[in-house]
Amino acid sequence: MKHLLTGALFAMLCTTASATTIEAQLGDADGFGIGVTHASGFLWSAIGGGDGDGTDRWVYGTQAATLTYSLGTLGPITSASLEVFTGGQGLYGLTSVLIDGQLLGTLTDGDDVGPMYNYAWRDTFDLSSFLGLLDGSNTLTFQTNNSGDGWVLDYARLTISDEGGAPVPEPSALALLAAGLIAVRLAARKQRTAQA
Ligand SMILES: [Ca+2]
Ligand SMILES: [Ca+2]
Repeated sequence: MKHLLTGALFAMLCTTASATTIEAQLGDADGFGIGVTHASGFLWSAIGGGDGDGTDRWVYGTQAATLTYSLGTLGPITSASLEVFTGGQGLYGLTSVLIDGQLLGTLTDGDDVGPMYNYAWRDTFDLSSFLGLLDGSNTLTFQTNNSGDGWVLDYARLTISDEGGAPVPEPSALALLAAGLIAVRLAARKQRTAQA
């Protein structure tokens, strides 16, 4: 009981440095500018003129885009992921996604048969094996299997995290802990006296 109490007390007094997470995003999450949602169909002709950055615009074949960001106060990177929301991908074969030329995987087939022909999918890729590439500037390539494959990118979001520091007790917390330990010991002694 005493150890349980002191353990809990110590855990409470430690200041836990939480992990820092940054996001780098190309385009806005507005369903290609027309509110299309994950796993739903849409008509390519409904897509507008785009946001000027290559997103929300109907394009054909392989496209590349560069994501630049500041690593700021991020410590050693321990995890990262890439989320992309695209539609109409996959004419006669799936589209590959690459980061700085390294293959991450393929996009979900969004070029199914009718009634809508084009479907929107959110795909997420684990970047655990590519953390060394995350240096503040990365090129994303969407490599279609067919140059005539029409498709649209809503957004691409890179999420990068460090592990955060180990819990560190503060001096004032240590003083409190000492006071807590004395209190616990006194309580235990009182209990023993009562039992005797
Ligand atoms: Ca297509
Ligand atoms: Ca968008």
